[in-house]
Amino acid sequence: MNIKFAFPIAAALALSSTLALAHGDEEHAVARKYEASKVEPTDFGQEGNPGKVTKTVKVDMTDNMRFTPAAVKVRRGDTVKFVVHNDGKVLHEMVLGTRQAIQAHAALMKKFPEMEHADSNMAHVKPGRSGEIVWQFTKAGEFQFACLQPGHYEAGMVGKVVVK
Ligand SMILES: [Cu+2]
Repeated sequence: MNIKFAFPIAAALALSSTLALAHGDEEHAVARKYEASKVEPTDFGQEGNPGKVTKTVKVDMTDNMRFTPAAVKVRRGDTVKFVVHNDGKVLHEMVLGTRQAIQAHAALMKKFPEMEHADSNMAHVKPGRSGEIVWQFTKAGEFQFACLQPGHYEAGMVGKVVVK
C-alpha cells in the first residue's frame, strides 16, 4: 500500500497498522514502472515519464546526513531524473514533497519507525547503490527532499528544489 503525501495525517495514522504489514521492498521501489494512467497530480508536481526526461540531477547521500547538492533549481514543466547514490553504510532515502508534507511524514516515521512506504516521489537506496526518481515539476515554488529514515531528517538530511 502506498501512502500519498496529499493524505491527511489523521488518515495516514489510521492506516499505519496496515502499512506496517504491507512491506515495500526497496528493490521494487527502484524498479518502478511508469504508467501514465496512474499518474496523480500533487501540490509539488507529478510522477514523470522516464521517456521524457528534460534534466538529470545526480544527488549523493552520506552518513554525515547530507545531500549533495542540497539545493536544486529547475524550471516549471521540467521532468527531472534524480539519480540518487548512497555513499554511506546505512540505508538512506530521498523523498520529495512540500515542506509541510515532508514534516508530517517525518513525524509519522518517528512515531512508526517500521512504517514501510514506497511511492513515485521517493527512492530508498541501500549502501553503495543508486536509485532513481523521475518527477515532473508542474508547479512553481520551493519544495523539499529529505531522508526520512529515523533521525536523519532531524539531523539535517534535507535539501530544496526551487521551481521557477
Ligand atoms: Cu538518511
